[in-house]
Amino acid sequence: MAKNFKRYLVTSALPYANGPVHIGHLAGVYVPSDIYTRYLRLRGCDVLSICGSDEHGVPITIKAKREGITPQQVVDRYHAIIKKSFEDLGIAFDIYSRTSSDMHTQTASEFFRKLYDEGKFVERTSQQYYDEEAKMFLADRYIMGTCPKCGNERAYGDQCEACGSTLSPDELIEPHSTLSGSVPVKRDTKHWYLPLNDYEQMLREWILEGHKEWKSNVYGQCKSWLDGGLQPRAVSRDLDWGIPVPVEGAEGKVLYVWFDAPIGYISATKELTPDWEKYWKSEDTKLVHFIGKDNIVFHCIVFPSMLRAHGEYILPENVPSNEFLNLEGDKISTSRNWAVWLHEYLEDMPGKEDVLRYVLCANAPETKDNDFTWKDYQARNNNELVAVLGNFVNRALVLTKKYYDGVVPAAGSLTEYDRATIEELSQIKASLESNIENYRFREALKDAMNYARIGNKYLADSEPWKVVKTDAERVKTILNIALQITANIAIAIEPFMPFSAAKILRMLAVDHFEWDSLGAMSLIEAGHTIGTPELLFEKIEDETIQRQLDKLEATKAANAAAEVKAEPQKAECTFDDFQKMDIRVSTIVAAEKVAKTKKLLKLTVDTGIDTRTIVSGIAEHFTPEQLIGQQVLVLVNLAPRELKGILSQGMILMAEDATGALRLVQPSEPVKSGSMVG
Ligand code: B3M
Ligand code: ZN
Repeated sequence: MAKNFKRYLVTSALPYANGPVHIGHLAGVYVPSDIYTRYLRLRGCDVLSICGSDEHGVPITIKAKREGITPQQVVDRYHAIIKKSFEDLGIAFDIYSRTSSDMHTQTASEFFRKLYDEGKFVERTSQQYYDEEAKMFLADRYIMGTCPKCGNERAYGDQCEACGSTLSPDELIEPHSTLSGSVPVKRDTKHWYLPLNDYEQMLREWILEGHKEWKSNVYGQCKSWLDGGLQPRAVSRDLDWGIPVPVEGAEGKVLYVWFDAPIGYISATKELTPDWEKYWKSEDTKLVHFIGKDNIVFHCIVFPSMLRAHGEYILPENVPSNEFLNLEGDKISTSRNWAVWLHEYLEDMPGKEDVLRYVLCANAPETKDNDFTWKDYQARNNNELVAVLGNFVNRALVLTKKYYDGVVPAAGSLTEYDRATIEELSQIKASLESNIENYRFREALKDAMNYARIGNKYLADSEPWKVVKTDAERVKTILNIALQITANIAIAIEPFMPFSAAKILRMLAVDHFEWDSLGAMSLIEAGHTIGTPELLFEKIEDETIQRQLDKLEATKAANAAAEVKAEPQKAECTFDDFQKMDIRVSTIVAAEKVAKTKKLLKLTVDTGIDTRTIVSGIAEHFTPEQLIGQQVLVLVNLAPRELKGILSQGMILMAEDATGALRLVQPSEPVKSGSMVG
């Protein structure tokens, strides 16, 4: 029997603050969790929605090293971007906190300390790679070597990105430190382990017996972990970024990021309300973790074991997790920049927050991996949001404005068809609610859209624009019903598309409807004056979509270029060979296109020796204006030759990358023309 809960605590996986959020994160976690919490709030439930940035861990220190800034600067930058982009998309967390906060440091330290004091950890010494030059133990990601599976020389200690194999640092051939380049040595190091094996029985009963209703991907992963047998798991690391292990003799050690991050849910709740214990420590609370599928083991096995070891906390009632969303047929990848980044979307597509929310929910990878394509995005906008939802609402409002000057007409007697339509509408609520409560958000969205589909069909079938010529009374009934349906839409779509729901309310000149009144045909009274109709959604043109596709093409080209190896070295030359070439810094004083050619520019250059003409095949890369005044390097003693009747005396040196793009080779500061290069 379903338990009756007094309150809800909804958490959404804390995004790593080492990059912005993309559509994969949104479809997998944040759009579903926001739909769920908005729905609960509308139903008047006591609910908190908790999230924040995950600011510890090796990915952040690596990003900092790569960019030459501190880890704190990395997390400050991305925390701000992520927080703002969530807000702008209407993801309505009650708090968006961060794990570098004092509250979190304190909460996580206390949590660890309690388990430590009560002897819940085991201490173990093991050998780990140490960099003697950098004077630190090396996280797996800081060790590089040759992959034993495919021979890639740049495999990491945890994974080879060339062949996708999961590795351990011991498997790497010729390992070296990415910090200093030196060969790491093995050293003893002590760490604390949570003996997950002690919690295996509890987990088996709780999940395998008690939560058969969990989504099959989640249940299946838990089962295979449990069937494989659980091992003690280290909860500390040798690293200089994180929460220091709060015990004597633990200098240089921090809490493992997957130990502190889920405690972040607790810290954020504490920060939000003095009443936090009611949410975390009462069996009357329904705790739900929304996560990505790569986080399942941490939320279903590790964190619950931690909570049990601590003893005061409740366990989650459900852990809904989606599969992955791909982009245009390819895996989304932060390192390859293959993603639609939320903050960029919001900038490129202003006013289209709900379109993204809609598409990501309609196409959510709930049971299998799914693909996001810009064509599908466009089609869903144009054929569903514009043609069905927007069109219906617009017709209902515009006709009311036109026939009754915006005053809602009273309904007369109902026809059989009216009754059948109303009956059909009244069925939706139960299905919509049950779908949301059971985390089937795609189906729930279809239910919400059904109000508009049925409304659209109702108007198309009853044709008030024709009937008005013969039976004015009948039209009043039709439009009354159409306006009631519009009001129902405003309620039903709020969890999914809050901006559009608010817009409909504005156009109806109504402040608020109760969720419980969903399905009612008396939401708007006759005599009420509606506001000004506006378009709810706009058609998206091909050019807009093409711009997004071009952006992805550019990413592809950049990735391909990055993969291209440099040309092999040419045959050896002697110093004398080199000395024969006279290269001078020169200044371009004039430039013009050579008539009737596509590629040639005629350049006049001051070589310091003389002013001469050079014909260069670079007209497709530079305009004459870009070149005039630039300093370049010129091979001045190249044998002259005639091109299109012009004598060319020398050659401009250029750098060409793998994509064929040309760049001028220039002195880093202006120097006198005629200066020798060598
Ligand atoms: N930051 C992993 C992730 O973004 C991680 C989630 C933490 S939830 C406590 O995939
Ligand atoms: Zn490999």
